[in-house]
Amino acid sequence: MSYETILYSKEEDIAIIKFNRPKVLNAINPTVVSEMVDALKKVDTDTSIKVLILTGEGDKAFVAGADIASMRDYTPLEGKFFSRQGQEFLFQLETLSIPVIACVNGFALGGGTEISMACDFIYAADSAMFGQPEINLGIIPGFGGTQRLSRLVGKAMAKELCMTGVMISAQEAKDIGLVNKVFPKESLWEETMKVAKVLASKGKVSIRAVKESIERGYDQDLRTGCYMESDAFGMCMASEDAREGMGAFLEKRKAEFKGELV
Ligand code: CO8
Repeated sequence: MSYETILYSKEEDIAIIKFNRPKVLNAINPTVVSEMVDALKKVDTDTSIKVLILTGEGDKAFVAGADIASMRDYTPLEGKFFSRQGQEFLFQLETLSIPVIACVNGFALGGGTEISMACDFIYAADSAMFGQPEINLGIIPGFGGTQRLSRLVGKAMAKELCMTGVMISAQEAKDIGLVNKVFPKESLWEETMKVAKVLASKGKVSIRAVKESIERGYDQDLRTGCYMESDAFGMCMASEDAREGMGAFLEKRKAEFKGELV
């Protein structure tokens, strides 16, 4: 797959998408969003792919936000359209059937923090910086940042970050529950790949069931979420991988999951 603003590659059953506008610290414009939407559709229909990693090209940035130069002259309607386009892209990312890891190799600001929050979890380089600095531009987060950030770190912390626009380090982001793990910059990629391979070795049906139960149940009341979990639990019982996993345990051997949707 060849694109102008992103790089798509595959390492065995792991897909990798790099934001590729390093001269502007991988800032997002409408072309990036359209190309991501197209690439994600392809990832979702390629049954050989088990995990997706998002990262940034160059050694400075994951994504330094929306492209300010292309946004400056937007009319209110163009602003609304770009915001909706970005939000739909992030819903598509968030509901992808396979696990998605944000491998944050540098600045993840504005739209960059918003993209990383729509991934299943975030691993960051110790030099990475996060933040919602839109307030410094006289605007607000528009790719779901006010909503996902408050759900992830609580309302008060989300308000503080969005109202002050301060940048926080990867370690601070981990301390508030935004980032899962922080690694030295040199080992970030290797550590991310290690976990991607672990995820790829699991059963596809049960990985999907975990993702859907948590994603769909999160905004529900506890009882409704638990009913959804039971449906997903029951569905796992129908899979080849459940027979293999439980059989392997009882036969005291390592499970060999086929990762098929059967
Ligand atoms: N947009 C456009 N260009 C950018 C962006 C950006 N977001 N970030 C960096 N660049 C460009 C710079 O202009 C510069 O270009 P040039 O070399 O031509 O001067 C180049 O990238 C390198 O950047 P710097 O020289 O600034 O590098 P520094 O290391 O000095 O600083 C920073 C790095 C701190 C990351 C700094 O570049 C910065 O503050 N960037 C802007 C960060 C920001 O404000 N992001 C939020 C953008 S708004 C947003 O994301 C809203 C999302 C929702 C939109 C909803 C739609 C309406």
